[in-house]
Amino acid sequence: MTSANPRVGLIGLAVMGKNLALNIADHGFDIAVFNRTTSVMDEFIKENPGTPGQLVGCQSLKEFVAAIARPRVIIVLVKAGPAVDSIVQQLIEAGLDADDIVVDAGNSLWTDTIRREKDYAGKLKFFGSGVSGGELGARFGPSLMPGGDPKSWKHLEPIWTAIAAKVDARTGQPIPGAEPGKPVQGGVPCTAYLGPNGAGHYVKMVHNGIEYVDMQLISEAYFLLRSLLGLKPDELAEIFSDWNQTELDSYLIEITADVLRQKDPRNKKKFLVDVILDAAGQKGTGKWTASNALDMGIPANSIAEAVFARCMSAIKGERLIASKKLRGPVIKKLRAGKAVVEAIRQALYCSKICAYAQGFQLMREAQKEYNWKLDFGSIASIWRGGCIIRAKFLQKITDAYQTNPQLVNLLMDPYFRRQIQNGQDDWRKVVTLAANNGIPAPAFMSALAYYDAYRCAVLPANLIQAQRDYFGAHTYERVDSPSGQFFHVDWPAENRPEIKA
Ligand code: 2AM
Repeated sequence: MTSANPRVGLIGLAVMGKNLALNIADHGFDIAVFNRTTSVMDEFIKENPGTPGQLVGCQSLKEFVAAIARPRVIIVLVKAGPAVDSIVQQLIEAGLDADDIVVDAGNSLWTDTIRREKDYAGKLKFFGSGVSGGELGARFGPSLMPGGDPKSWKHLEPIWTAIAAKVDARTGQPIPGAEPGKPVQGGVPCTAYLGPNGAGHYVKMVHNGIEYVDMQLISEAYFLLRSLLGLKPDELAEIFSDWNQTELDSYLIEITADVLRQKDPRNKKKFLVDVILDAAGQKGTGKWTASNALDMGIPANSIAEAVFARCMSAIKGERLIASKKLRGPVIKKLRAGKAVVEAIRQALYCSKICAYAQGFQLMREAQKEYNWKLDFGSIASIWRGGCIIRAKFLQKITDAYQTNPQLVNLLMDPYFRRQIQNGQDDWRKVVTLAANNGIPAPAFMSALAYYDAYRCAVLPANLIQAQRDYFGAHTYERVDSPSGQFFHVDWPAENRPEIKA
């Protein structure tokens, strides 16, 4: 018999589930664990003796439910989709109470979370929590994005704040000692209650959409540096390491430097990056973000572009054929190394600001649609540590929204306005260089288009309205008449087909 008295349980012992369970146990919480394939659970228990909180392995869901004290907190980390409903259904059959809390910590679509909260009301409290940080984050401190019933949050809060990554309250930098094997004491946890039902999963989805752009921008910077300056991967690694000492200081820049230094295990003379096939995979959260932007009519073109860039990379076979047939300019190698490197850094930084501006615009619109009250300062602050997009500049976004919670667009914040003012000449030069040399830089380019369109008082949509009225009598508004008054003219008939009544 075990002396453990778990209040929390976890189902789904794949890598994320195992690491999250160990993180919870490391913080002194006894935890019941279950996995469909029970041998995985048995191995897990055997491999991890002596955690401060006890791991209690259960052979069935009935045993699992019986092992946890009420109100139960049950974290589900199974494959997003039907598996979540299947597990919840089985938990209900295994004897869950109406006050028990089931937390879906997978990458579920936020509308599924909204639906599940309704479907299971009265049977259990369904809660959604985004988890970011990959395997290491789950093990030693992820960023956690919870959304659901506020009363349930009170039960989750002690666990979530204990296991989340911690950052310094003032600087937003990870607390020293926040490293593998050392649970951090003190600091601000990278988690905060975000709102009801699907709010947590929505914010996690946008996090991933931004992550797609961050990665795409870094890959474009790499490609430009490589193509224009002819640098080798280890030389490029030095540049990324240098950039990590600037405003660009972030996890993704840091790992990029490591990636570029990595030698091919099959042939130590080669760099691994050079033998990795240039066809990017995706699991869907970027696509969800982009398609939600289309649904809501919010211009998040860099996020969409980053998804399309992966799609373009994936049609490798077609590109190989096209590369032999479709002509473009010959790349002119450059000498002026330092200035070009700095210009590309500025282009990356300015584009990154636009990507975040788009992500926050999405969240602003979604909160209207779903009646959430998202605290953008808080969202930026919980992304400062633990998650994949963690970056020094998230402190600046936190500051921007804390100073002005009603900020209409991140680009309008004085700090970010100044940053783009400083960098935009370089940004434009880099986009021009890319175009003139025929080097694809879709995220750099679309971010610049976003910036230029957003700051444009008059766009050519007047002409679009005229065309729409011409061929479809869709009407238009006039600049010299009150908004909401619609006009139509009989356009010259020559090019218009006759419509017979
Ligand atoms: P397994 O080890 O039995 O496959 C990631 O796939 C995790 O989700 C794994 O722990 C896996 O359990 C679990 N999982 C996937 N689909 C599931 C389902 N329909 N029911 C229960 N667990 C599931």
